[in-house]
Amino acid sequence: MVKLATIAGSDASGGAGLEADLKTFQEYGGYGMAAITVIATMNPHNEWSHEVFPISEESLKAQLETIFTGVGVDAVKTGMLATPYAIELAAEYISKAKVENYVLDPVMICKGGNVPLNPEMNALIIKKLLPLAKVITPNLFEAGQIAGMDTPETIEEMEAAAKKIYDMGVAHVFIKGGSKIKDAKTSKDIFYDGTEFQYIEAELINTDWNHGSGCTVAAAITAGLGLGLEPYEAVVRAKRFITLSLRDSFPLNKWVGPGNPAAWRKAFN
Ligand code: PXL
Repeated sequence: MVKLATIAGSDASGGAGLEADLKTFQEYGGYGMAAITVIATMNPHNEWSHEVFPISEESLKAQLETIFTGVGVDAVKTGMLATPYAIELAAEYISKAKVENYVLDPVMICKGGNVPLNPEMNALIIKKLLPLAKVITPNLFEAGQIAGMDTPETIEEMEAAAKKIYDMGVAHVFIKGGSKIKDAKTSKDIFYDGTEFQYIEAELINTDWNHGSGCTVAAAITAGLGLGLEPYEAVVRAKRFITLSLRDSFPLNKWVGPGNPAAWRKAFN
């Protein structure tokens, strides 16, 4: 069984973060492990406002030691890191273990939560983690922030951001969120390997219940790489996976709803 690890935050509501990652790893037939960086909670008494509780450096290091030294990994994903020591430790363990299949999901904000993570953290992520990644998976906002541009609003701006991010030293750039560009009629994401742009297109699914979809896509790419797929193939499969998941999305309450990572099973029944 392929061993897949996520270094990410816990989403107490279960739709995003490491909970989404582990569900996705399971659906891909992998063995999932998690090192928790922070716990994110959402307050039902205050309009679902988010709060983030960091896990101590000592605990995070012990978790990474368990996973990387104690078990070993075929592919790794990072999600919400949120403290400088989480970024440093993730970089240390990923490079020490010479992890080839590392997917960097540069989580900067919780959708619907407006918990902006410290911008200084973005610089540290770019310096320490970006060069180690096989695939980076920013959404439009994150792509703009990393590339030092406004948030892309057109395919051409997505391409420009992808080029800039590639030039920062990452092997493959996958900019997701093509469903949110101006006048989008489909959901068109961009994959760039330094030579040509590839467009990964799917039906546009109009739903507010898309909590955790970014985490799920990145986890699906991680699992695909762990199973031996090439980066482009892993991205194409992840797009199919999230499309099925979002088709089957549902509300948890009046504020939030996730996709269903198990939806692909129904598609084959
Ligand atoms: O979807 C971004 C995200 C990532 N990680 C954690 C989260 C969220 C959003 O809620 O809670 C832990």
